Amino acid sequence: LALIVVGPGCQKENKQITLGFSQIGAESEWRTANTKSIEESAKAAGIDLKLSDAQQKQENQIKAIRSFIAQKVDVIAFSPVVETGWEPVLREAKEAKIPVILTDRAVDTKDDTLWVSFMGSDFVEEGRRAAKWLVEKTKDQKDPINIVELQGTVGSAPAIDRKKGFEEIIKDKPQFKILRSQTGDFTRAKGKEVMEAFLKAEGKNINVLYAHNDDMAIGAIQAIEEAGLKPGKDILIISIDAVKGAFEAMMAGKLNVTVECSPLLGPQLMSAVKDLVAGKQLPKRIVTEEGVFPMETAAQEFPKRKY
Ligand code: GYE
Repeated sequence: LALIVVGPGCQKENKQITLGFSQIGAESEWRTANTKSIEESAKAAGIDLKLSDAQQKQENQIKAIRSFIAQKVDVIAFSPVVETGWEPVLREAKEAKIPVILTDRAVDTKDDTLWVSFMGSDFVEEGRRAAKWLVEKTKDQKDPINIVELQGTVGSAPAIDRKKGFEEIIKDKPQFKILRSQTGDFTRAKGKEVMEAFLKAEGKNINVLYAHNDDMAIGAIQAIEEAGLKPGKDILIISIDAVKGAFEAMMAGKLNVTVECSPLLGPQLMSAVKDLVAGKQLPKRIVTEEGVFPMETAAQEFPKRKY
């Protein structure tokens, strides 16, 4: 007599995996491409994705993570809007034995057992690459080079690190001077607004704009044009991300260079989630590989861009 038991208890291997993901918001082209990548790859991997949009507020991310804990999801992943203030909620996840993966941005916690893995770009290196391009581009120039900087979201890993990497390269070169530096919160609207203020205060003194992302650079380009100047010529413009909008601006001669930062983290995240559920150990740090695209390469690269 054969006894066949078909019930929930026997289905362990095929158990549906649930992933709770707290996204920052939709502040930039980068972010919407990142969300799309996560949604599409969860679908392809057969993972049940619970996605929550925090509208750029840390308190909303904390609420979302608490709700994922209450729902007993298998894995929690999130892109932390700022670096600090995560200990209490991460401890709650750890006590509930739910592993946490950080995607895109890092946290600043003393206890690094509160998260299992961090996957994303090296933002300090991106800042260095931006500055190295500028140093090379202006190597025959004798005059001082006055820079204005549009920073990303205050307290966020990419804003802190992109500033740090850039400064590291120019700090022993007295020719380069950062005249003004202010946050544009990674958005086009804020980038435009702050650039208007920079132009009002500094007028024709500005030689270079360094924007921590493409969206702020694109907003600033509008402000520069409205002030009667030529973006990409009167003011050299450097930004980060390499989204399609940046390639369009480069092909129009208005943006000089973009440093790549890939938002396509979805496939990597889903395989990490599967590995975790299967009991495998993840590397603590998974770094994304990226390049730099000057204006001269834009037309050739544009058709190959996936975001
Ligand atoms: O550069 C910016 C976005 O965290 C790397 O966030 C990401 C940054 C990206 O809003 O466009």
